[in-house]
Amino acid sequence: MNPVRNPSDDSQDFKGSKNMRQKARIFNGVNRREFMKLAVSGAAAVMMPNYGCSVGGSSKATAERPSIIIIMADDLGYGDVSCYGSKKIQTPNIDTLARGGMKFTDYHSNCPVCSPTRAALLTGRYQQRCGIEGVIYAKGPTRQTGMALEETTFAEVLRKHGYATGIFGKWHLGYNVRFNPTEQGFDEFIGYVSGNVDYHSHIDGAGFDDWWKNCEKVPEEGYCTDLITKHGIDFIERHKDEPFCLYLPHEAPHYPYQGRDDPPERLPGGRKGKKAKGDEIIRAYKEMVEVMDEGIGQIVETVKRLRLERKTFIFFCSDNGATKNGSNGVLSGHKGSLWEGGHRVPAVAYWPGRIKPRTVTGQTALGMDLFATMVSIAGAKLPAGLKLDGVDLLPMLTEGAKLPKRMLFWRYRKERAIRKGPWKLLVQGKDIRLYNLDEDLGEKKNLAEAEAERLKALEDELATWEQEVSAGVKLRA
Ligand SMILES: [Ca+2]
Repeated sequence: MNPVRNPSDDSQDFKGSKNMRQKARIFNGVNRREFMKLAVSGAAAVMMPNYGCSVGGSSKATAERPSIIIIMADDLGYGDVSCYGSKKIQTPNIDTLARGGMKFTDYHSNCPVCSPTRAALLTGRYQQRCGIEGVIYAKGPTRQTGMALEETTFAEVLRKHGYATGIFGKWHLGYNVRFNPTEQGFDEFIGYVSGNVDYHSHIDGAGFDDWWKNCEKVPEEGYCTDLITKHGIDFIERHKDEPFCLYLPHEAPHYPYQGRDDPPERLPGGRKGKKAKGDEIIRAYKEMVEVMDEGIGQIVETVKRLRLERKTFIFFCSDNGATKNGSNGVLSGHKGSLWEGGHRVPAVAYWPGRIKPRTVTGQTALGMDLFATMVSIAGAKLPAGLKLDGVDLLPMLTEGAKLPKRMLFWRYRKERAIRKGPWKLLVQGKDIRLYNLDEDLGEKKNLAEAEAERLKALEDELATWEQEVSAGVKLRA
């Protein structure tokens, strides 16, 4: 379940014990400019872990160490953004990023629900490898679980490479403070650890206050989406003179459906407020996406104002498809299913001077690819022996290079899916279906009988993957 490591890899020590984690913090507490001076003199080498292979990254990128901003919506569907065809919701700022950069038409979350997608994004590997295959719920036994601290996150790799790392928004990889983002490579965390909070009272689905500053609950007044934006801007301003990695996982448009001026739905002491119904949900949903879009505009504006635009990679995506309250455009299915609507989501990459404007790519990418991509952009190196499942998207983003041919897999509850080129095998319990997505994006024409041989080959590949990815893994959620 843990990253495959070389026995001589001393990076294990970074998370081997609380004591060693503290040492890692001390290392990370060194002022980054001082650290770079040391690095130039060679003195920093003794402080650096012994890294192995590099994911890539040009020497140019290494010298510059561009900053990175990952913005992720929650439950935003393929048809919920105006540049993806929404007529109901206006997202001028996401549209501007798409016009100025690359829009993906075949980008997928690793899972059709929250926690597993985040586990894959954070680790660059199939979430099955760390045992986070389902939602970590506010109620019930999974509340005590979380992503193992032994997992290596992109934040840890970038932090060790001299990046300031911040997460503002939703964590959802463990409620207990021992699984806090600051234990997983983030210097700073403000937000919530649950799957969702009331946008105003910040109370989670089990009735607990859920607004944190690092490892402590620190209440803060404000509309959740606006707070995430505000802290994101503040982080950029404070770290403008050094490389930073900002992870902004928004709540919008996940329920509860609340706009800026709507009343809280969850009140202290378990009391219930007014809950949106029917048309109120539709109205609130639109506002929730539009307020997030407004915030994205402010983040980009901050980057421009500080003249960081050409040295900042910005990526926007969703963590899974929309529920029935949103739109997945022409796709079948919703959040929670492995129909395309459950995991094919909007995604946009923006980097003036590096990514050609108005580019649309139909290449298939997954959330877990972002880890390798960020490491490549930063010119960082992976700990020896850590094998990522995701691939580096940078050559595709900046040069239009073809991604390596690969098969991609999904598994959630009783569903499994595999993609090979345009072909998708979808297994839902005893139902087995085969689609050619190039000709049939809506998954209407089942070709299982007509393409029996292909079906069998994909089934075999799926079985092999399932065996490999889960070998020896303890299921955590
Ligand atoms: Ca979600």
